[in-house]
Amino acid sequence: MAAEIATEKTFVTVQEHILTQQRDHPTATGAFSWLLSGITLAARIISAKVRRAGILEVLGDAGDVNVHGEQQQKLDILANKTIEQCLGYRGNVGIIASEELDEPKVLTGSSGKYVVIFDPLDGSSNIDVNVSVGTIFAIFERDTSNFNGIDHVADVLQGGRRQVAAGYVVYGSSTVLTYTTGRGVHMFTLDPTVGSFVLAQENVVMPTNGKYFSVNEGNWNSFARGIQEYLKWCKTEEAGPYSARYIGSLVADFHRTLLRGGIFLYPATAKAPQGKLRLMYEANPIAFLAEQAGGIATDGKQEILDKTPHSLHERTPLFVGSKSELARLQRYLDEWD
Ligand code: FDP
Repeated sequence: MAAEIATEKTFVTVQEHILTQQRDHPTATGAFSWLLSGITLAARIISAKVRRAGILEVLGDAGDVNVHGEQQQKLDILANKTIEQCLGYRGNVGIIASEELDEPKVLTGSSGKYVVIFDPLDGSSNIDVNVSVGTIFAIFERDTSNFNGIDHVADVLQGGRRQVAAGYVVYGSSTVLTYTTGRGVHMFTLDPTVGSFVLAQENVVMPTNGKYFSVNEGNWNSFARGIQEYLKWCKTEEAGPYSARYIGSLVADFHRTLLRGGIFLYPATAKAPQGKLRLMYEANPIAFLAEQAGGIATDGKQEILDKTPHSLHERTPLFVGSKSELARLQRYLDEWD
């Protein structure tokens, strides 16, 4: 009997996984693992709050608008505070920046060598109707070379390829945390009975193609012609046709795309001529994860990870998914440019 137990699958928690990954890193000091564990702690707290949202009466608008003029939901604010507090204790996070903060915030002085940029509760307009929401984060080493002595915007504006880690948490039918430190993509499921994220899938690979397209077709009339033609093709017999899936919550839509392949599109629209999604805390981390899983993310002209950021809250069109799908989309975009 004892022998049977010993051969059963062993449980690896996210903390153990991060530590093991960092141990193989020649310059690792443990500081980075400590930071990531701050994020996983925040994720557990936010997950608990999301699960009890109705009971805790934290659903709905907080009555204020964020820097983008969007209604802040009560849970947005709670999630933002939770991450800020969990990272504040770590001592090695110099600066945080978030969708909910107008400007980057200094947490610790020169000892804080990391910058964490996050969207605390992505897809939050879905909270009241019980649709999956998520947290997205990107981690950079702090770069003070551009510090202008006034604010820290310039010193956090680093291109996506400089991310040292990125990930997301989706608060769905279960809570799943996915991260990369540039050595593959790893996925963990929160076991609520023990309160730990347990390894579900190591080295996740995005299927090289997939029969899903994901886009808000309500914006059809203002899509560029190339996008319209590509989407028309997706519905042809030649294509399959593809199935449409659109949750309207980026984390959840990307999670499906990562596991099932296909394509997610948020193009420029009349309402959002630069695209709707934010480069620094939505597109960049998603692009890093996609690339590490064998997929790709572009803005229709260049890879997201190659974009030079100009402002903390800047927006970008985002096309992400299987490489073959993105290549096909690009052919349509080039043809109808
Ligand atoms: P939300 O406005 O609910 O926060 O970035 C914001 C986002 O959600 C994404 O999560 C989602 O993919 C997108 O906006 C949905 O936008 P549309 O409602 O315009 O489709």
